[in-house]
Order: sequence, then C-alpha cells, then structure tokens
Amino acid sequence: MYTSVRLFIFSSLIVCTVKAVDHNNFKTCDQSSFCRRLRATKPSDTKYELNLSNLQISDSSIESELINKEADVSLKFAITALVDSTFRIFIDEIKPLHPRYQVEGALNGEPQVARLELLDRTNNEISIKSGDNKVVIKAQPFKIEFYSGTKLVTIFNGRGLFNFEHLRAKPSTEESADADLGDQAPKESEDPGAWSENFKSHHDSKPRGPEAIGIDISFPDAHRAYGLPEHGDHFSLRTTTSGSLDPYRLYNLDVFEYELDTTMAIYGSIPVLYAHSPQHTVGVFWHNAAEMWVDITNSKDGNVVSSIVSLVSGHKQDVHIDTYFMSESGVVDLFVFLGPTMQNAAQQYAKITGAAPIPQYFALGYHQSRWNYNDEDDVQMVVEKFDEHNFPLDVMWLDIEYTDGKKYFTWDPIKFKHPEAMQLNLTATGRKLVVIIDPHIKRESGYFLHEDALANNYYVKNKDGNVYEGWCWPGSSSYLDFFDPKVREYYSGLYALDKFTGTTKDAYLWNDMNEPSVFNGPEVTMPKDCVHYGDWEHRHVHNIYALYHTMATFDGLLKRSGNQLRPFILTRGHFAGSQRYSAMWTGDNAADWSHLTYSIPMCLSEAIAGMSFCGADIGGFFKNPDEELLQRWFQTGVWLPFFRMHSHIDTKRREPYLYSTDIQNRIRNALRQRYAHLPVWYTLFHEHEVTGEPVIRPLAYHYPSDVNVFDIDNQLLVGSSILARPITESGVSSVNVYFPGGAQERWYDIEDFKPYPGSGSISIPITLDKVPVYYKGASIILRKDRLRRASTLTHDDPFTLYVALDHNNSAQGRLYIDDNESYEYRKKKYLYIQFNYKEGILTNNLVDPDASYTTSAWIERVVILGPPAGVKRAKLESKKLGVQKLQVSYDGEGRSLTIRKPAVLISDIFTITLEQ
Ligand code: NBV
Repeated sequence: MYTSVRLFIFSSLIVCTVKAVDHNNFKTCDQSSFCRRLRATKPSDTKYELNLSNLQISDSSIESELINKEADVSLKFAITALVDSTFRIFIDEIKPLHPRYQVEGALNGEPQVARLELLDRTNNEISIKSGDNKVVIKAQPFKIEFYSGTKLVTIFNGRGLFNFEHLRAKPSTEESADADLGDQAPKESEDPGAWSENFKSHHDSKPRGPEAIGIDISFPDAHRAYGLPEHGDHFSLRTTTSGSLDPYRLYNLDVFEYELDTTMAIYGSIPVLYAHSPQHTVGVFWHNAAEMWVDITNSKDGNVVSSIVSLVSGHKQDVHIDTYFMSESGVVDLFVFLGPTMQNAAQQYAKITGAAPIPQYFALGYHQSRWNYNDEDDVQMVVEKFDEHNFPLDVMWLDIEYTDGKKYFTWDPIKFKHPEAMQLNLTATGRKLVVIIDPHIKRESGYFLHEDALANNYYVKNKDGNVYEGWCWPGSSSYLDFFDPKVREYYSGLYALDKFTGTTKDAYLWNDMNEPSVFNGPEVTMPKDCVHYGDWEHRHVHNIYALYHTMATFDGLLKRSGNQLRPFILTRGHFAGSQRYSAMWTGDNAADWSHLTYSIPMCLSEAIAGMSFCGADIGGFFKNPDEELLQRWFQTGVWLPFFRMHSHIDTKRREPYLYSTDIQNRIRNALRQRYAHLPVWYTLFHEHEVTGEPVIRPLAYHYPSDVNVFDIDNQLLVGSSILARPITESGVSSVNVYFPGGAQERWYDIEDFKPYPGSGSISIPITLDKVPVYYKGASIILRKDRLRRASTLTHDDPFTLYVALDHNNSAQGRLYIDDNESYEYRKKKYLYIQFNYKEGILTNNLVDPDASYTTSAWIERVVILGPPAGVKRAKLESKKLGVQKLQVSYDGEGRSLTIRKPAVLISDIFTITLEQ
C-alpha cells in the first residue's frame, strides 16, 4: 500500500508537474570530469610516438608499440585491413592495471580481413595499401593518413589531440605530495573529478580512476558531417566548438520531455559519423560502449573575420571538418570506412554491425497504441471501430497498465482476465498484439521473477557488491544483468508460451525504459559504479545495456516459435547492432509541429547508422495534437518505416475514427497510401538485409555531388525511387520541393502523375489533402491498391505496376515476395522479380532463378507514367496464358496510360507490348 502511494505521488510528479527538460538533471560537458579534461586538450605536438623498430607485419595487419613519451607508458597499436575498403585501428594498454573493456555483441561476427601490402617504409613512416586505398602511418609525430585512391580523406591525430589515459593506482594523499612519484602522482592541475565525481546528490566512486580516451579525426575537404544518433537535431551535424553548443553526447538517457535543436543525449547512442563532400564520403565508427561526447568543427561555420578575409583576398576558403571523439573508458577500436560514396560507406558500416533481418509483413502496417488501452473490452472496441470506419490496422499495443502491478510477464487479473481470448479476437481479423516488457523488476516478495533473480544472483550489483535497488514504475526495483549469459538464457525462456501465460504466438514485444531508466539514479539512469557480470562497471557498458536486453528478448521470441517466426521487438534504448534485434522509435516526443518536423531527420540519422526501422509516435506522445497536426502526422508517418500512433496516459483519446468525416477521410487516404506501398517497403527491407543499404535515405545519398541537398532534411527518399516532402508546417498553402537529379531526371506526382524535371526547387500548391510525393522516372513501383482491414489479409491480392518512364522511355523495378512471416526465405522460398520497360515493351525475369515461391497474386493493372502517345492496345505473351489482347486507356491529360487486367500471375514470366 505504502509503495503504491509513494509510486503514485512520484509518477504524478513526473507526469504532471515537470513541463520541460529539467536541465539540472543532465550533465553538460563541463559538469563531466572526463569531457572537461579531454576537451581542454589543445592542438599541439602529440605526446605519442610509434615505435617502428619492433613492427610486426602480417598479411592483413601491422602491429607495433605506441609510446606515451610523457608518461613512459606503452600501448599496443594495430591497424588491420578489412574487406570493402575498411580499416580497423586498435589501441589498448599493454600492461593495464585492470583490463580495459572491449565491447562484445555489437558487431555482426568477426570482421573479414583483407590483404594488406607494404608500399614503403622509412625511419619515420610506413605506407600500406589495401585495394584502392592507401594508409600512411607516421611514427613521430604520431598520425595516420587515409587515402581513397590518391586523395587524402581522413587523418587520425592530425591535430595531436589523441589522448589515452592509462590506468593508474590512486595515490594516497601523502604520496601525492611526494614529488619523486613522477607521472604516477596526480598532477597539480589534475581535474578535481578525475578520481571521484559528484553530480547533484550522486557520488561516483570511480574505483579505477581516470581512464578516458580522446580521438582526433579530421576530414580534409568534407562539407558536412552526418550520423551520431540519437539527438533531437537536424540531419547535418553542427559545429560544437564555437558558440554555446555542447559536444554531441552519446549516453543512453531517458530525458523527460526531450528538447529539439540540441546535442543533448537521449535514448540511443550510435557512434558512427559520416563526413561527406561532393566527391566522396567516409565513415568512422568507434566501437565503444561508454559515455561519449563528440566535438565537431566544420570550417564552413568559421568566424566572420576569416570569411571576410578570404572574400577580400579572393582565397578559396579551406573546406574541412575536424572532430574530437571523447569516451570515458574502454579501448580504441575504430573502424574507418573509405567509401568512396555514401552508399558504399553505409554498406561498409552495415557489413560490420549487421543489417536488420526482414521483419514480418504485418510490422510494416499500421500500429495503434496508447498508454493505455483500459481493458480487454476497450481493445475489442477500438478494433471494431477501425473496421466500422474502414481504417486498416495491423497491431494493437498494450502499455504497462496491462500488467499486474507492473510485474512484467503477468496480466492484470481484472482488466485483462482473458488475454488469450482477446488475442484470438485480434487474430480472427488478421491482427497481432504487442505488449510491453521493461527491464526493471519489482522487488516484491512472492513475485517469481524477483525471487528467481535473487536466488540465482541475476541482478546488477551496487559498488559494495549488494543487489542494486533503484526506483522505477513498480516502485523499488532491481535490474537484470543481461551481460550474464545465464541471465539472458533465463530471461529468454520467460517468453515461452507456457511461461508467459496469456500470450499466444501472435503477441510481440516492446522493450522500453532500457537505457536503463532509473527515476532516482544519476541522470535518471544507473550509477556508473554499479557492477555487472565479469566485474565490469556500469560505466564501461552503459550504452549497450539495451542491446543486450533486446538480444535476450529476440532469442526468447525465436525459441518460443521453435525458430519459425521472425520476432518483432520495438526498443527505446539502442546502440550499434541493435538493428539485428529490433525496431526503434524516437521516444517521448510532443504534439508539436517541431517534433513532427524533427521526426524525419532523426529517422534519417538512424537509417544511415544502421537502424532503418525507425518511427515517431504519431500525434506526439505528450500533449494533444489539434486536428491539422494529427492528420499531417499520419501523412508524414506513411513515409517513415515504423508507423505507430501512441500517446501519454493523460492525453485525450485520438483514434482516427473520433474525428470529423473530412479528417477521417484524410487519415484513411494516408493509411491507404501506406498499405498500397507495403510491397515497396517489404522489398526495401529485403534489400536492406542483403545489401545493408538503408531503407529511407537522405537526398545526399543518391545525389552526392549536388551541394544544394546537403542540408535538406524535410525531404527523404524511400529507397531510390520515392521522393517525399511531408508537410510538417501548419497552415501552408504552398511549399518548395527540391527535385534532384538534373534537367533530364523526371519526378511524377504519385496522385495526378504530373511530371517535374529534376532541376531544383519548385513551389508546389498545398491543400490539407495534398502531400508532395513523387516517383522517380526510370522506376517501376509495385503496389497493392485494394484496401483491406489488415496487411495479413492482402497476401494474395493483385498488384498494380506503376511504370514511371525516364527521358529514354525506360524504367526498372524489383519486387520481393515470400510467406511474410517465417524463415523459409532463408531456404530460397521467395521470389525476387525484376521488371523492365524499354520502348513500349514490359518484361520481367527472376533475379534469383534458384529461389521459388508459389503465390496466386496476379497483376491487375499496369499504369505507365509519361507514356508514349497513340497506343491503341497491348499484347500479353506468357507461357501460361499464351497471347492475349489487353485494353488500354489514357487518363484525361494523357499523363498516364492504363493497361487493364493483364491477369497474369506475378510469378509468371511475361512480355507486354504496347501497340499503336
Ligand atoms: O510505459 C509508459 C511510457 C510509454 O508509454 C512511452 O512510450 C515510453 O517512451 N514509458 C515511456 C514510461 C514513461 C513515460 C513518461
């Protein structure tokens, strides 16, 4: 009783009284000892020197000793050539006082090495080559230059800021007065927080003392830096070294009512950054799970005086980007992706950390959530209303209130008394259920999970070795230590259908609060001196706690289905590699236009950092959207990979059927667009799994040399063929759309098929019904245009081909089909079909002729955009149907030509010829 009263007071305080980010709760760089220490490093001659005399050269790597001359400490240095224009730099102490943490679990297996060739060697320098790339390693001053072909594209330690704090014994107060201790004694100037640190009422005991690392990486010629999610910020990263901005912070945090336009950390951390210029893109990924801050200096943001000087003197201003990555602990394990294109660099990153496996088809449909649907009747009622009003819906979601007193893996005995029956009702109409499971465990005696965890030593410990206790939704809570393989094994077993009773195979998972969020912890998370399996402090592993949580859940869902069904998991906390287990969303946004606007760049940043399956709460989590905002949010969400409405417990109900007929029609149209394009999304996710290419892309991805697109993040590309410019502003009657690609490119409006050349910005009239979305000329888009109540019911529905012609009257497109849910596709049970149109003839062929899948889905229409004039009919030839005449018709303005009912199976090989 006492606990629940306290919880109520605590949560209502959180929910009702705090109305914006409480900055006092979160550190600035200046309040973090390691960030403060490293950021104070000034460009100078480096104190590091590579010992070239004991160099060991193997087929793929070079190893040597890196010496900190000031401290006389030796580090192990290795550079390894990997396949696909990737290099890996590794630096660790040779004899550390304690082992330093090396991340496990983020990489997709051991990277494949490549051959390395020694090009040249002098007393002070060694040059190596792998593929088309060259690396020059200088011993003194220590620096590494990376060349793509002959072009210098990345420099490691070019400014001499590299700093590796070796572990030291903590000097006693008397010892520190002893001048003879040399480097072992703390220097007069040592940062006061180096050996222990306070923040608000929290004390961090830092048992290992200072152990931070600063890495200095420059990108000559780079115009923009992208990546480093997750931040509520634009796609293009800003200069943080002039003005008042803090460095971009990567530290998984539950920030209540997070802000936009800021470099503050939020729920996820992916330390990958891309530096882009019109000629090339390179990427760097620091495989390190500790708190990190990244300073960025883009020369374009240089001071006004230097800009005027260069203007007056006629000197071209030097274009380059300098970055400084600062991590609290760990080792240097840095991957350098030499591109040369953004497409290559993103794929190189995906090769290292893995791609998302193709989700079940339903996961790409529309998800309906709120905190909370009250009970089983409520769930049933919402689904019925969706049906009654003809809104498609694939998944209903249950938030924390479905549990029995926030005890995960249980059901509220009154409100959710018949969970299986509730799910059967859902599945009867083709729907699924998602339920939430958070990582904090209620410390209540008699609760099986808590009892098991205590008995088996499954909890994270505090610095004294006792079970750590924090405060979260259930009140007093402890946290499972997912780093222990036994804990993961146990936890994954909890998802078994006979363990998590009340769930069926159609219930999927939502892992929230896994930063981890601890209401009374420092910065709303776990104290850094807590201890995990293997004796690692929380500081060493913080950013991968969520990754390990979802890893166990994924395993549980797989096991639950006997490895048959693809798991669906949504996570809030995430790190590099999380894409292999889960989708993510941008957390607790607000019902503001600005949050709608930033949902695009936030998901684009995630996409190039491997997390393609990203979305934002439709309508905004906090506050109530007005009708215009809500409908625009739907219209925008259609073009982001994860499409879910969700909202806070205090918000008004906002299911689409609650609105006026006009609004309902617009929402239904948005949903219709989404469902029509599900084959496109599904095909892109298949291609993502195979190639690692992001599903949604910034314009710079496909138009890398067009400087005008470098800062565009209110438009996005879905694959390479769909350009969307969602409306994220209130009350607009026109917006500028930037059409890339040059005068020969054509973009067709997907509703009225009006063509636009790719020659820049054009003002497009906007109504509440209008969202500017275009198909690229040269592409064939496969859609399912029949509206049904759930995607699972559309499996055999016919396709319409939209053939968008380029200036050469040609187009190509691909379609991927399988059973939508199982792993049979890994046994070649799928179809991957290529469609080609050239000068009046449409043909198809199987991209992978060894694969097969039987489907009764057929082609009901072919619509040619930008068609030739004078076509009278078409002729179909296929093995099964023989030769058939087909009727054709032009639309009113001749912008499109429809070929009616080819009625050929999508899996048949055919030719359709236009006849004059
Ligand atoms: O579980 C309740 C909420 C959830 O609805 C939301 O989506 C999560 O991001 N959860 C956070 C806990 C606290 C919200 C203030």
